[in-house]
Amino acid sequence: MTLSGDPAVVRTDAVLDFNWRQGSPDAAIGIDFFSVRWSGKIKPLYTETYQIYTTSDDGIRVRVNGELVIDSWVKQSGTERSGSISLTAGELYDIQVEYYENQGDAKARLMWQSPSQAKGTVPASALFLPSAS
Ligand SMILES: [Ca+2]
Repeated sequence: MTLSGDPAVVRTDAVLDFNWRQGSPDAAIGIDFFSVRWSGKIKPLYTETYQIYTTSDDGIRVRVNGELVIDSWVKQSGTERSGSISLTAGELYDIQVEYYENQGDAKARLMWQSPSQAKGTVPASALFLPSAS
């Protein structure tokens, strides 16, 4: 829950849409009391106010461009949270998603929506490595 210590696993995920159920992201990680930090960049298609959504079990927080858009660092099961941020088309924004699993089921999903764009999982085409420029 404190995201402390050296990471047990470092990898690249194309999208953030996971349902580990009673499991974990990797055999090297126990099924309870783990945490994940995703770091990368996000590129919107429209210059609009975006609604960012998460569904998580358990805690989650999302920063876009350093701004805390979703802050839900609590025990919860399959709960949707949302926050809004104004973005400019074609710009690469830093995004960081932190997540922790307490016990039981584990899931994490990142979605977005704007006036021109239906709600859905943020696609791989809009996500980039932290080093992208
Ligand atoms: Ca849980």
